[in-house]
Amino acid sequence: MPWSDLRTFLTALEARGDLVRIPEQVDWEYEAVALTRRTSDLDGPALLFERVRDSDTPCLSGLFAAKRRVAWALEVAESDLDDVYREREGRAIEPVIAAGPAPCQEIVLTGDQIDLTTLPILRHYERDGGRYITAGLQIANDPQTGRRNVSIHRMLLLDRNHLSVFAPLGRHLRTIIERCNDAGRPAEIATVIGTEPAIQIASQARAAYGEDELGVAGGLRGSPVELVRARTIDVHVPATSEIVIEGRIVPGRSVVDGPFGEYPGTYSDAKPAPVLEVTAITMRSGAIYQNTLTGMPMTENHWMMQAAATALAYREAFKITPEVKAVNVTPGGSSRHHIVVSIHKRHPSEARNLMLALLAAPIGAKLVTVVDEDIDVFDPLQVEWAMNTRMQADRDVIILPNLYSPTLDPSAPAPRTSAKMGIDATAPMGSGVDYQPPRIPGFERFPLAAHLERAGWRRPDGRALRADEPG
Ligand SMILES: Cc1cc2nc3c(=O)[nH]c(=O)nc-3n(C[C@H](O)[C@H](O)[C@H](O)COP(=O)(O)O)c2cc1C
Ligand SMILES: [Mn+2]
Repeated sequence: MPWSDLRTFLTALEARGDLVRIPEQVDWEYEAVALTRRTSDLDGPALLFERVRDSDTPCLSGLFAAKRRVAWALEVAESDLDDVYREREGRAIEPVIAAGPAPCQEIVLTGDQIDLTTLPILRHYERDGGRYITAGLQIANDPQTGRRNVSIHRMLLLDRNHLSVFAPLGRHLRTIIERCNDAGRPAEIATVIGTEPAIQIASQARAAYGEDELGVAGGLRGSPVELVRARTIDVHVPATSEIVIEGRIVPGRSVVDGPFGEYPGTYSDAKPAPVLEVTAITMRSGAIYQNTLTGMPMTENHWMMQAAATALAYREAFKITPEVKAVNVTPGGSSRHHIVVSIHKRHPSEARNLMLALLAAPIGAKLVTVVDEDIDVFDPLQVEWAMNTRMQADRDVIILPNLYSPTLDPSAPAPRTSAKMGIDATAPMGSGVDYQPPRIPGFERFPLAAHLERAGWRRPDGRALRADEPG
């Protein structure tokens, strides 16, 4: 059974000890974010701040701060997440219109009742340009085709009823806003906060323009998402969302957005961004606001992106060679900038095609490393060892200057542009050279642990080694 809404998921998390309520008042400035940073670094629980200064609305933060909760959102084992995600992502299930009144419209605020400042919108980092909504899913329709798009874009709180929208070049929401501008009408955008968890993960699907991420969400949860029409704009939203912010882009107006502490672990610059005028806020009664942390990896921002980025990398790699063994969109590369792929190589040059395909894919990789199947792509030591022993820079490195790259890499020469590098660290075929590590025959039959346990040996940190442990 899929989760019916965010609340049922939170109840299940609490029962598993993976949600902790914080009843003491916390500050929306830094404190709630500091605590979220700490739980992210601990692989700890999601946090529900029940009392945030200046607000009557509780604030959930760190929902996806541990990878296991992304897996639970899709009701799969953590070790199966990438495979199951990839398989389900390709089986879209179209959303349906909900029967009866929608929970997300139990409270409807319009006109003077609209006041964004009553929400517990957090301030994250020292140099941030202000308070940002970071867990809002923006839903908008292409003005020509009517096709829906869902994606997450941070929004700067400007005043009671205005927000900025950070949708840089290449993002589908940006295309919608620009096409609406061209057609001389303001883009209508619904921002939904606190949806059923599979919808949040589906918002990160690397779907082509025109493919509905809510269809992807249906596929991920195995059942259609139920929608209701927003009250003041012609956009449909998930019926069980906690909070819906309905609005229109103000034609011709822009504000300075940023800086903001971003997913590469650096600040993004202050830049002009379009402004959204809020036309209604609708809510469930007892609504829960949600914040997502980003910044230095790993955070929930990274975990939320990872399954989708890995799936796209796998699919693109598979087109070049069906012998893809494993894909790691690495944490050190902020779950976007560095992809390590292992293959069973059947053609001397196919790693080069693979690098080009992955560097061009809309993930944002600036570095792709290809290794042989005996290398564990999740072990940085093994990957470096492959470079160390199987790669020659003049022969095996491709450098491509000046490509489009949907990233916030601060070293980029121009926004959303990057030089790209591919490293073929697979062993050359048929060279007659032996690239294998030396093996000890019978190694598996000769464990040391039992000897050490009997001798009472302890690790440097004081822990004993038991005979049934590896070693
Ligand atoms: C927590 C979180 C915050 C994000 N914030 C932004 C943002 O402010 N601007 C942006 O362009 N992408 C942001 N993203 C990434 C996009 O939502 C994501 O790449 C999405 O797939 C883009 O959708 P699209 O392909 O329909 O354009 C964020 C992702 C997450 C998980
Ligand atoms: Mn899209």
